[in-house]
Amino acid sequence: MTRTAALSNIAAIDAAHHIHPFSDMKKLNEAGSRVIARGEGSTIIDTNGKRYLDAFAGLWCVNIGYGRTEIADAVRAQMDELPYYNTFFGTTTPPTALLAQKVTAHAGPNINHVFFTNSGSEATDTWFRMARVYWAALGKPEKTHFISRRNGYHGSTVAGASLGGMKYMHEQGSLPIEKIHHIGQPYWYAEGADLTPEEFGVTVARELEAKLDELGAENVAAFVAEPIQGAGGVIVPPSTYWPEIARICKERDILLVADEVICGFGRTGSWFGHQHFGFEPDMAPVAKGLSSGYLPVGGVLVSDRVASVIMQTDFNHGYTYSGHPVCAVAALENLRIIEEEKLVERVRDDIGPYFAKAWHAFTDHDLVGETQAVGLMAGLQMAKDKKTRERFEKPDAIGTWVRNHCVENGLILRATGDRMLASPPLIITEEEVDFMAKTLKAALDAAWKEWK
Ligand code: PXG
Repeated sequence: MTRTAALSNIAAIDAAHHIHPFSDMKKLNEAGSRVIARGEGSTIIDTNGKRYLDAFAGLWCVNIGYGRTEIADAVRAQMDELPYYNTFFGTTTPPTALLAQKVTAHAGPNINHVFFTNSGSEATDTWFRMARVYWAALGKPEKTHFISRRNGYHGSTVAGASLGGMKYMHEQGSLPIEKIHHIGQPYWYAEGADLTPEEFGVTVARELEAKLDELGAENVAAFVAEPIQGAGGVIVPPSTYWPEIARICKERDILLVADEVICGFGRTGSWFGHQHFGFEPDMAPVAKGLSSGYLPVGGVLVSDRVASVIMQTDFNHGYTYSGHPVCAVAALENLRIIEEEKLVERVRDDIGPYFAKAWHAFTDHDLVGETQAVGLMAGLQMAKDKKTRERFEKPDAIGTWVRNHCVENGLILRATGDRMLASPPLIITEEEVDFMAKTLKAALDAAWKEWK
């Protein structure tokens, strides 16, 4: 459609009719939306023809990059054959079943089932309900409480926003809902005080133990966290964190849920973030990189422990489009590309280390307090005084300033407060990494002049 419609007034039409997610609409409409018209590889192009290196892969999702006609071809063929059928009343479709097989094949020996959704938020609501059904089926219906982390992100539905630890989301609409409790995040730079990162990792993990003591583990269904906190700022936990969390969940018999919506499908240089950290979740919501964003599809990966119980019950839950055949075909084709082009290995052994070298070079910059990178997922902490870890009074303002400088110069990065985040397509080239580093350096240099 956009090929034939006049593109010049899209921003005006958008301003008149479209409410954007997480946006100050008044400000946005004054400035006017940037209208993205095309994408190829790691580049997006707006309606003025300006090109941007998308070092954020859309919204942490376009893992295989833009413009892969293989997906369009596969989707077209499936549309012709069977555009939709449901999976509710004793039916399935070939792509749905094949995707269930394919996605679980990468998730380790103890994960062999998946429940399909259309998004990460729906995946959150799905595992949330599944956890309570699981414990009720085992004769422990009182296990209904959940523990998650401050500054975590698990989606925008009521359960998702409640489990998430974003204060500005809780402030709207009386959230969190009952029986959801938040503990600290493994954000050493901001909260680790005088502890070493390793000491802090254990200390903050033990907040889970303390919360279980307070609530009674017999009342708690599950703990959920992102292997690496994404929207919260790419907070990579100290090496001691996940082993301690896994120990506590096991000893106290609560389910461990790894939110893989961002970390999944090669982003960390492993298929899943939990594999990078070496622990085994009981359930794992996925979305984003499952289809590289080409069509909306998500799901919950379910371990044998949970599946063996759930499959003895009627789980009264599902979405019209759970297992949608066209979305499943897009995901299957996406996974085929990731496998055949060895993109996970590429992130682990090749472009990931190249990217990490460029990213960590910023530790020497006056404005930079800390850099973290795992695979192609990275956070850069800005600081007023790198020696004392003193932060700027208005963290959002400096983050936005640096981000805008980058965007003006053709680079899309995300800012969370005073952290700059990168999450490029897994096909990003060395030349593009070099461009990213050069453009970010110019922005940091300019910001240091302006803000020091
Ligand atoms: N879990 C995690 C870890 C996520 O990052 C969701 C669940 C929800 O997925 P859906 O598909 O319902 O959006 C997400 C989504 C940001 C940003 O600003 C991040 C997400 C979504 C929107 C914005 O970084 N992540």
